Amino acid sequence: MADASKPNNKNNDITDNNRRKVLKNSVAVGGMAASASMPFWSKLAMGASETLVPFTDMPEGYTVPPVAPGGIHYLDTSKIDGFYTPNDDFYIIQHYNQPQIPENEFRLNLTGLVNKTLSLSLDDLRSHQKFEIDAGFECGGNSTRLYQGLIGNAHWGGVRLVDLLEEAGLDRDGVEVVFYGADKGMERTRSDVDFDVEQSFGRSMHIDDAENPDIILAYEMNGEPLPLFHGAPLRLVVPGWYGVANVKWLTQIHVQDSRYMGRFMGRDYVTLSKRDIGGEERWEERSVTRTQLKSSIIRVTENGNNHNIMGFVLNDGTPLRSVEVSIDGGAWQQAEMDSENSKYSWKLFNYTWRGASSGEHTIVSRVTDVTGQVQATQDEMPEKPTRWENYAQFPRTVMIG
Ligand SMILES: Nc1nc2c(c(=O)[nH]1)N[C@H]1C(S)=C(S)[C@@H](COP(=O)(O)O)O[C@H]1N2
Ligand SMILES: [Mo]
Repeated sequence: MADASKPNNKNNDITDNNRRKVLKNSVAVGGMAASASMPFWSKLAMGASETLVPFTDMPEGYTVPPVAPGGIHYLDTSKIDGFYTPNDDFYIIQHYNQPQIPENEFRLNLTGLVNKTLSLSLDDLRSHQKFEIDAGFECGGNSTRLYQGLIGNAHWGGVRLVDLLEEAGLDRDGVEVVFYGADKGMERTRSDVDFDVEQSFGRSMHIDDAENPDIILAYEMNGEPLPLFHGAPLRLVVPGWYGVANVKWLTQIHVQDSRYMGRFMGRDYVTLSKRDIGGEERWEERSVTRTQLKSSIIRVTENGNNHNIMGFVLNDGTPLRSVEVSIDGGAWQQAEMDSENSKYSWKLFNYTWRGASSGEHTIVSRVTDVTGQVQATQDEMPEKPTRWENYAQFPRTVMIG
C-alpha cells in the first residue's frame, strides 16, 4: 500500500470525463490484490455494449436536483463513472451560509495555547511545503433514502496541519484543537437561555488526533482551486472521518485546554446508541468522528451475458480483508478492487455476475477489515435512534430483462 504519510506527488491526470489511465500504480488494499488483469473503468465504463440496469428500489427516472447556490447537493450514485468525483458534482452540505471570502482579505489564524500565534495569507500557505492526498468521505447523515448520495472522493492539495502546529509550537497544556469556519448562524445554545447567540460552524478534535500527518488544510480539490461551495479558499480534510469534520471556509484554529462543546460536536452530529460501557449497558452520546466500516452497491451494468455489480467502501483507513457480494441470499462471493484505491480514498469494487436469470434479484455487499470487523446487517446494528452513521448492509433490487 502507498504510504499515505509521505507527500503524494503523483501526477494528477484527471480528464474531463473523469476516466482514468489505469494500471499506473497497482495498489493492494490490506493484502487484497487489486485486479490487474483488466482495467477497472474500461471494463465498467459504459461503452456501446454496456447498459445501465435499473434498480427497482429507485423510482423510475430518478434524478437529482442541479447544484444551486445555498442548497445541498447529492449524487445519483447509479451514475458514478470515475474514481474521482468531479468538483461540480461532489455533494454539498452546509448548515449556515456559503461565505465568499475575498482572497486578499483571507487569513488563517492559529491561536490559543501555542508558543507563537500565526496569521497566514493564502500566499503564505502556498509557500509552505505542498502535500497531496486522496480522500473520500460521506456525510454522517448519509442515507439509503438518497441511495447513499452524500458521498464523494477527491484528490486534495494543501498544507499539512501538523506542519502549522509545529510552526506555532504547542504548549504542553493544549488538549483540544478547535477549527472554526467563516460561516455563522444564530443558535439557541441552552435550554435555560431564552435568546439566540451568533456562532460560527466549529468542530474539534483531541490534539493527538490533530497530529495525524495525513490531515490537510486544502486549497486545491482535484487539481483546481477549492470551489466556493466546498469551502474556498481553505478547508480542513480529516481523512478517515465523516464529512462533518472537514470544516469549510476555515479561518481559525484554536488550541485550548478544555473540551469544545459547540453545536456540531456536542448537540448535533451526536449519535445516541445503546452500548456496553465497561460491563454496563448504557445509552451513550458520542460525537460523529471516525467513519464506520461500510460498503454499498451503487451501480449495475449489463455487458453481454455478464453483469457488473459496482459499489464503494468507506471506512477510517483500516486496511480491508474482503469485500463480498451475495445474490438472492446465496453464498458470499469475492469482489475485485479498483487498483486506484488507497488508504483514505473511497474503495471501489466490482463483482462480475455471470449468467443472471431474468427477473428481479436482491443483491447486497459486505466488507470486512483486517481486524475481523464485519459490516453489520440492519438487524445486527446497535439500537441507535439517532439518524447518524448509517453503515448497515444495504440490499438493493434489480430487474434483469
Ligand atoms: N464551515 C462549515 N464546514 C462544514 C459544514 C458547514 O456547515 N460549515 N458542513 C460539514 C458537513 S456536515 C459535511 S457532510 C461536509 C460536506 O462537505 P462538502 O460540502 O464539500 O461535500 O462539510 C462539513 N464542513
Ligand atoms: Mo454532514
